[in-house]
Amino acid sequence: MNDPFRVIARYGSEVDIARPGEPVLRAHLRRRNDDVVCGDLVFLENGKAAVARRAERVNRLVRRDGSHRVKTIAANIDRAWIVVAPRPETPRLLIDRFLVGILNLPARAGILINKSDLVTSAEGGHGTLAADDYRSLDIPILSVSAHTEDGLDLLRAAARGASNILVGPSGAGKSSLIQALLPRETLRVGALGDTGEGRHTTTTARWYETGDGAAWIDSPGVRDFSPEIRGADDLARGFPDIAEIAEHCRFRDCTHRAEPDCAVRIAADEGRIMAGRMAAWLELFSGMETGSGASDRHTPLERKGHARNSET
Ligand SMILES: Nc1nc2c(ncn2[C@@H]2O[C@H](COP(=O)(O)OP(=O)(O)O)[C@@H](O)[C@H]2O)c(=O)[nH]1
Ligand SMILES: [Mg+2]
Ligand SMILES: [Zn+2]
Repeated sequence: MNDPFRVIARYGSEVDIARPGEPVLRAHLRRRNDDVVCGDLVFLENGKAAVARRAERVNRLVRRDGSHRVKTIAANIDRAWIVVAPRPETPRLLIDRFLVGILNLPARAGILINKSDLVTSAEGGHGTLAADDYRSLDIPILSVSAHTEDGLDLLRAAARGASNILVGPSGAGKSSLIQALLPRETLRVGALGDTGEGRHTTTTARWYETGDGAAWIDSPGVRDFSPEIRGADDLARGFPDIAEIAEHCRFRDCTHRAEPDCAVRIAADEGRIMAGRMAAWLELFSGMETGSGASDRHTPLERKGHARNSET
């Protein structure tokens, strides 16, 4: 009976924990276990509602808070879905930044274009314009709606058997999507934290299970996200579309700016690399060179384990 408990959510020095099929318990966190977060597996002290220790993690997603302290958002993530919507519009570099972070976690990535109900046929592809930049990446890009449930079956199929975190700007519909994915009984329990003004603001990450082997982690929205980029390899992992072509550049350490026989610039000119992706790469590369932006101000992700680049 010494199976670990999953951490559902953390509230200061307490955690909600549960084992599969068992009710949620609240347990105390001692100071030495201060790094326990949503998604962790923990063991309890004998006969006490107190965490004895946490199990080894596969990975963890971190961000800097307002005072530049590193905060861990959640642990043990198989796939991170970047949730965007036509409204509010998502700054496109945010998607590129998230991708670098996720692919270096390492975890699988995906993009969810939510609020498909808001995109009229007159707008056509307008609502998904930025998403076209990512079509050459080997990641799922799904158009969904938490309101009409459009696309949710495809999402469930892609998520089965894995732990999935939803990340992205606030207002994109992360919490709404998870509520739409949950079985109705769970919905009635009212798992969302209510601010008391009828608005649901996600302040702490929370783990949900949908009964089909998938876990979903709702995360607080972020306005900005800058991955830690330790070197060209980290950047390459976040841009597999560009890295693949860069193998044909004359110089191994080509910066794709002015070198002769640069396969990447040729591909960009010919439209085989999307202009937005190229611009994002150049911006993150110069941030890496100067140490501004990316690796200096924020270190949102800690890498652990081995790279897993392929899609299944
Ligand atoms: N039209 C439309 N609105 C949505 C959809 N999903 C979420 N919203 C709305 O977008 C707002 C933000 O949703 P919320 O789930 O709190 O976003 P979060 O901050 O990413 O968790 C709310 O007013 C939702 O009702 C959708 O699929 N279609
Ligand atoms: Mg939310
Ligand atoms: Zn080049």
